[in-house]
Amino acid sequence: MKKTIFLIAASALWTSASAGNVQIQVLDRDGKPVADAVVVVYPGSTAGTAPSLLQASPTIEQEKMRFLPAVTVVQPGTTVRFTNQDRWDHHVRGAAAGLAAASATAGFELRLAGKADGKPASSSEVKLDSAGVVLLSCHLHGSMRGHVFVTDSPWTIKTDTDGIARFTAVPDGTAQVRVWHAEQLVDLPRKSLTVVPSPVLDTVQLSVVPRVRRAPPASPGNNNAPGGPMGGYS
Ligand SMILES: [Cu+2]
Repeated sequence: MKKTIFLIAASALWTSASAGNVQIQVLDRDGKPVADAVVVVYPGSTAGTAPSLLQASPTIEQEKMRFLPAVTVVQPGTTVRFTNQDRWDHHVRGAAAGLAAASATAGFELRLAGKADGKPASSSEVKLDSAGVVLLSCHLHGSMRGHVFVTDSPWTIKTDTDGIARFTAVPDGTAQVRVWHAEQLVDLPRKSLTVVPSPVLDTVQLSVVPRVRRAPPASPGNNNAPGGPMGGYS
């Protein structure tokens, strides 16, 4: 009889063992929440189902001289589509960012024609095979910057406008947390976290204050004016 009770108790414990909710808030050096930071959790146990937090086939638009979204998170092997919504050409380049830049990781270049009236936007696809950070730029427009974070953990999401990354059902155990931000050039040390069935809240502070991302142009259509400042190159 005793043995039966023990088995039931153990089974209940095991069932609830994967229910840990983890919230990581990313703050800047001044203590303000940082959106668009990437939070990676490496659970202590790989038991259970991997979450579906990442888009299977995301699109990065080139719109009004920006990459939208500015930061895209994918798993290795994901095909990313680049679509040019501007009336002028973009010449998108992708290169390994950071320390990996010195390695032999191949980059990519995509020349995307400007969108003509009544025509579909031109687009191109790139498959990103290995984990790492890809810096996106445009050969024609030096101000354009974007990033693709190719993660090595399915437990990866961007922080929201409150600077919070919210994970549900993280397996119990000692997890490692990595935080990445485009302007945090010195990698932050990983943080250890004990995941338990009850909610776990923690904060990670950057050593920088990211500049506020450039807002879209105030007057819609201004950048689309024929013969505008972007129309002059060939
Ligand atoms: Cu461009």
